[in-house]
Amino acid sequence: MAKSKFEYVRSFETDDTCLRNCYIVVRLDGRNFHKFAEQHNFTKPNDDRALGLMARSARSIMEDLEDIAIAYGQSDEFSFVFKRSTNWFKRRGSKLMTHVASQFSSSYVFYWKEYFGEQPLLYPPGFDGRVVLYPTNRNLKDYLSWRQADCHVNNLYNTAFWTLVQKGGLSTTQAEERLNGTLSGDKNEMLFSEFNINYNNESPLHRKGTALIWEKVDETLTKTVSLPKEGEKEVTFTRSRRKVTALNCDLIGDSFWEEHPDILEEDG
Ligand code: DGT
Ligand code: MG
Ligand code: MG
Ligand code: MG
Ligand code: MG
Repeated sequence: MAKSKFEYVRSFETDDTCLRNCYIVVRLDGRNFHKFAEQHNFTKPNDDRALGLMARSARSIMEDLEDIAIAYGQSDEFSFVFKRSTNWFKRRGSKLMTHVASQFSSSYVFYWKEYFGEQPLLYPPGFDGRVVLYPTNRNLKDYLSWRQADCHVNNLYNTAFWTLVQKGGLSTTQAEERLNGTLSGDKNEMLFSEFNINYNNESPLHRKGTALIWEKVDETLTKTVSLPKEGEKEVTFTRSRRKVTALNCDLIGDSFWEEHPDILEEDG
C-alpha cells in the first residue's frame, strides 16, 4: 500500500531502547496507597491479604511476560528484573514498562476477590512504573538490597509504632513522639523489654518482603498410549518444568545468590 502523506508523523517517535548488557528493572508502586489502604480497611501495619494479592499479581507477570529472572516486592511496590540478555520488545523501555504496569493492574483487580472475599473493591487502583538499568551484578544485587533494607526499616518502625498504639495504649501522636530519634536497636529493645516481642521472630513475609524466582520441578505424569502390538498401555514419565516460587528470605547476604546461581548472568 502506498504511504499516506501523514506517514511522516512516525518520525516524531523517539528511541527508548535500553542499553545492551544491562539488567532492566521495572519498579511499580501503588498510586496513593495510603488512602487506598485506609478505604479498604487494610490491617496495620501489615495486611496479609494485600501482600498476597500483590504477590499473586506479580506471579502472573512472571508467567505471562518473557524473560523476568527475579521479582521482589514489599508494601505497595514490586520490582521486576529482566534478564540482561533479553530482547523482549526489542528492549524498548516504554513497551516493557507499560506492559508490566497494565498487566499488573488488571491482575490486581482480577484476583481481588480471591484475597478480599466479600469486601468490595471501591475504585480502580493504579500503579506508576519506572525503568532503571543496572550494568553489573553488584549494582543489581545492591538495588535489591536497597529495596529489602527499605522493607526492613519501614517494617521495624511500623511494628514498633502500632505495638505502642495497639498494645501500649498510646495515641498515634504519643507513639510518634516516643519513636522520634530512636535507632533500630532502641526499637528492638523496646519491643522486647516492654512487649515481650522478639522482632526477629516476626513473620518473614513482613520483615523480608517477597522474592519470586523460577525453580525447576520434576513432575511425574502418566499417559495412556496405544501401541500396535500391545494395545493400550499406561506409561509413566517425568519431565522437568519451570515454576514460580515465592521466598521470604534475605537477599542482602551472599548465601541467597550462592544457592541460586542461575538468576544472574555473568558480567560480560
Ligand atoms: P504514592 O506512591 O506517592 O502515590 O503514595 P502512597 O500513599 O502509595 O505512598 P507510598 O508508596 O510511599 O507508601 C505506601 C503506602 O501504602 C503507605 O502509606 C502504607 C500503605 N500500605 C502498604 N501496605 C500496607 C499494609 O499492608 N497495611 C496498611 N495498613 N497499609 C499499607
Ligand atoms: Mg511514593
Ligand atoms: Mg505508593
Ligand atoms: Mg510504596
Ligand atoms: Mg499493537
